[in-house]
Amino acid sequence: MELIRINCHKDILINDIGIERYNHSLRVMKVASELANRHDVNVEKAKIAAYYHDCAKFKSKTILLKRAESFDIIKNSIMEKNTELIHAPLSAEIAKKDYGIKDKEILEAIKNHTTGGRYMSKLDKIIYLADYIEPERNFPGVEIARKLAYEDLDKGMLFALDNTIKYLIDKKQLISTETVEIRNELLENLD
Ligand code: DGI
Ligand code: FE
Ligand code: FE
Repeated sequence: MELIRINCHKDILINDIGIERYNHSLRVMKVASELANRHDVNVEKAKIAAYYHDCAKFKSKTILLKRAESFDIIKNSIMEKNTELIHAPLSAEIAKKDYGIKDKEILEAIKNHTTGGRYMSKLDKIIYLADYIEPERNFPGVEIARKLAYEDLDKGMLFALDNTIKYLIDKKQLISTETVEIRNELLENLD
């Protein structure tokens, strides 16, 4: 039902985040819908979450910071120093406020899409992974991530988290506690 409304927001989204990021969201939407089918998750929820997952990745950093401030989003020094992380929780707030998305599971998946977080649902993992493996991503290891994501969500997540953590270490960047927490949780529960 909500899917019908999606097209209404196309022009605003393209204006806010740019056509390239908008097209990225459409690619994430396609992968998310395939993963949802594969792993028995509600396809419509996956599509909506994917469509709006980067809705707050504003081209203007001034707007990003202003809107983050209005929602009191910046909770820790990791986010303060890595403003890239702000767009995920902010996208959830804006999807709710500006685009009328009420579904808590969709909003949670949007919120968790960059760093992950504790107790991720299957929908959360699908959005995280679809974002990570959409067809235009071409970093070393992406083919393995694609294969794992279709076979087993948890193994796909572990691979993606490990890869991201290694990348952040190489770049001397801070690693968010959410990323470490979900990695530990998945490792502990691995069979
Ligand atoms: O918004 P997208 O580009 O589609 O993808 P995304 O939301 O996954 O953001 C990717 C960026 O987020 C990438 O530059 C790595 C960064 N990132 C992910 N986890 C962490 C992180 N950056 C820091 N500093 N710490 C993290 O834990
Ligand atoms: Fe993102
Ligand atoms: Fe994205």
